[in-house]
Amino acid sequence: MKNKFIVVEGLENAGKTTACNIIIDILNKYGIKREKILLTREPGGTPIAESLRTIITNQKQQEHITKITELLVIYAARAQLLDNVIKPALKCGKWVISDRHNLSSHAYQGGGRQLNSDLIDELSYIVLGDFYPDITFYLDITPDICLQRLKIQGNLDRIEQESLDFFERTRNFYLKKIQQNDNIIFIDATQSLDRVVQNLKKYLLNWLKNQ
Ligand code: T5A
Repeated sequence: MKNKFIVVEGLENAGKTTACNIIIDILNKYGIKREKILLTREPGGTPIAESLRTIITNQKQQEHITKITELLVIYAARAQLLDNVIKPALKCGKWVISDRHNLSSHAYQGGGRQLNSDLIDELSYIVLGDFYPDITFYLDITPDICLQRLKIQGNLDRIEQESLDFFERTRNFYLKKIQQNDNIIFIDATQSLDRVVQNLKKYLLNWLKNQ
């Protein structure tokens, strides 16, 4: 089977990091060795992209970050990750699992920040061209649950401090995009972690069988 690019998406604390690790376990059991799998995250995943991530997440900025700056910094980080890590890894036969990717920008900057979607489409095209994930697992939680889990976590970063309305708009954008794309699998992540893991396994194994 040809190596693939798999993405996990969702609101804060939807369980994306946990899901990425479960996917690696399942791939291992499916016969894909750990050294053939690369786990990465966005924004981040290269030294420069990780520096750009701190600009996005740091809650103690010396000045206000404009919406456009936020968008451009996220795409700059994505360009670094794509050309220096993701594409080379795929080229040498590795499976790539990413904790967030381009759909996050549509949801957060397009939905949450209400930036013009043509602008985001254009930037997507400049940075990614026709490069898409083979499959995306979207873990759906309500903004209420998102904020409850953030409260438990404490020490919130810049975006995690956003309002319920912001997360409502972000989630609605995710839900809209899912309806337009068959390669995005919806997983109800309001359920117990065990149930989420069971569903993820079911969908991933089914998809792998058909590759
Ligand atoms: N961003 C990112 C943009 O605005 N635009 C973009 O284009 C991109 C790429 C960083 C920020 O950047 C923004 C969005 C973000 O604000 P991030 O590092 O992915 O993005 O940050 P988070 O979304 O905050 O990710 P986290 O790592 O905090 O959360 P995860 O990975 O979703 O969740 P996980 O697995 O670490 O679990 C978190 C907690 O929730 C519990 C877990 O046990 C854990 O304690 N949990 C559950 N509890 C009960 N039931 C369940 N089903 C649970 N699932 C998880």
